[in-house]
Amino acid sequence: MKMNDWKKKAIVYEAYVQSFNDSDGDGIGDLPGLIEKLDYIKNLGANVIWLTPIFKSPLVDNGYDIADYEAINPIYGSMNDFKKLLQQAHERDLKIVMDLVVNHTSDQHKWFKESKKNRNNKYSDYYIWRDPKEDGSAPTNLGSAFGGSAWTYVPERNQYYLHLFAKQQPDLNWDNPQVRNDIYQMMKFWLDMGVDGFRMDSISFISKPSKFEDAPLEDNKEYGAYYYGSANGPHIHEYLREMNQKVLSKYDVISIGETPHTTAREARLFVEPDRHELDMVFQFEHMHVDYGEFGRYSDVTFKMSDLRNSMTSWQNDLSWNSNYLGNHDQPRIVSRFGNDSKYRKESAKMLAMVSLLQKGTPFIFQGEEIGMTNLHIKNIDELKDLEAHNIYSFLKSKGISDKDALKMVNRKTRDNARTPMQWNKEQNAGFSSGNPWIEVNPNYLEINVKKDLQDSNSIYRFYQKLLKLRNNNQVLLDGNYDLITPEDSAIFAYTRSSDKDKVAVICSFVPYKVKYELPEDFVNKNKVILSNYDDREDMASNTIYLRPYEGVVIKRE
Ligand code: ISL
Repeated sequence: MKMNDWKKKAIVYEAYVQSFNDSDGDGIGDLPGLIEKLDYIKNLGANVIWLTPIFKSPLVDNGYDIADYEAINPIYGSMNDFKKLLQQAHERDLKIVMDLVVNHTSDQHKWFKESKKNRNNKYSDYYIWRDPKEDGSAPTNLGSAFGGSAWTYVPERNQYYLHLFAKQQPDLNWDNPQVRNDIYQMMKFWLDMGVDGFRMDSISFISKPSKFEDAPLEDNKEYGAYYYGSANGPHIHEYLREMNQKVLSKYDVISIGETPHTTAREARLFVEPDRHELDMVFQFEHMHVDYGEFGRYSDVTFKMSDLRNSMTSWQNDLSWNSNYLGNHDQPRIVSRFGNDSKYRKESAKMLAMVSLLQKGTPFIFQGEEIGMTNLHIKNIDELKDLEAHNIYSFLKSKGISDKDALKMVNRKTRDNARTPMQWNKEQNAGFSSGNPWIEVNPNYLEINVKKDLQDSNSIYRFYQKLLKLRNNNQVLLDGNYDLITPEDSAIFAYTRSSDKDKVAVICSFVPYKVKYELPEDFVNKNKVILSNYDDREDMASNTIYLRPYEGVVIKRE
């Protein structure tokens, strides 16, 4: 399974559908709204759209709790709207990738409704059921990703079921061949319709240990780490190879596994081509550079060198990566890794350069291309995300003040990424004529698509140039990645090189001017091919000065 040309040139735009564009004024983004914006995505330079879940769901976890895999949630539109989306996207050479959420279902899925009734029906063994301990308590101390125990008791069966996420998201039992078969059939249902691939949610968790054990307590938590024993379980690769053989290999599609808690060594087993499993994975190591005593929600600022080391080690370890800094679970990248006040434009452009020109597939999360920023809420009641609410109560229980707990939640709440796309400075940022399901970031008057489209120097225009450059330069597609000047405290610089060409990407992460010594083989032999300051000239001397958050891409002449 060698990566073919279209996959190498894939540039993925993640559309968080409910926050993208609302066509009918109910305050929720929808499929017809997305169709209206296909040209916008195409013009940016993306050629694949990944849709977050649009299936029937009670929306406890914004659609990652699916009640029917083969039905579209009416709040997003109809099956006809989806078919229209596929057709209109394909007419524009845009591919559509769906979210495949098969580590768990919603507790409203018919499989679970049956499964919880008793121990001897067709679906009894579709989920992970375990007996209570002798005293009636949960089988182990395992905690869920969103807080609380990962086990919930069901009296009808006198058993607990496992849910690594919310209790309304019971984990499927992949050891049951019937479950796997039903999932494969469902995948074929979408692929036969013309869907071009899947982003596989939490896929590193699908194979569970046969025996659950108590897990170590981390991050001041009361429950054991949810991923202990559950990530990369004993049959994970057997199941993915089976899925590849029975489904994926029969279609020309792209597969991206989301693999939390997976080391590079383990990740290789998912993606190296001779393994016949997946095309690429989303790894998380570089998302942990600002974790601390309360895990993700700690009040810690990242160190550039940690980000650089982590990204570099993955570049070195895998032959192909998925390159992302943000998504619908993460803060806005310009607020987290850049500077969302004085140098918003410069740093947003620089972050695109530093991450999307590495070897692998570029992923752009909606709004990154206009430099959207975090939302700074003043009261916890303003938040939608269940994870943030649970964490807020937890932090307070640890004696942290309201003010500090709010600050910690503000840094990382998933709502930061989920505020509506800012299209223009009209009502609700042009997202909806109704009342948006989640607050619009008040900075939409300043930060919006319309404004960026009118400005030849905007972040959007820069993304266009960058993506074109990436897909038109073979060295940026295939060239080797090598970190250069690894000791520099302000600058993240690397080269991409092939037999013929060599390109250096040099990016400053600081809000002041810094000096940089060009690598010798570029001195007097370079041409600037991309820069986030429009007056950057080719460099005649070996010493250059980079301005705040300046990034420059040079080609060896
Ligand atoms: O976001 C996280 C904390 O950094 C991760 O642990 C996250 O929970 C993990 O990446 C899985 O995320 C995916 O599955 C979840 C869903 O809530 C997320 O939106 C989804 O991206 C459960 O389906």
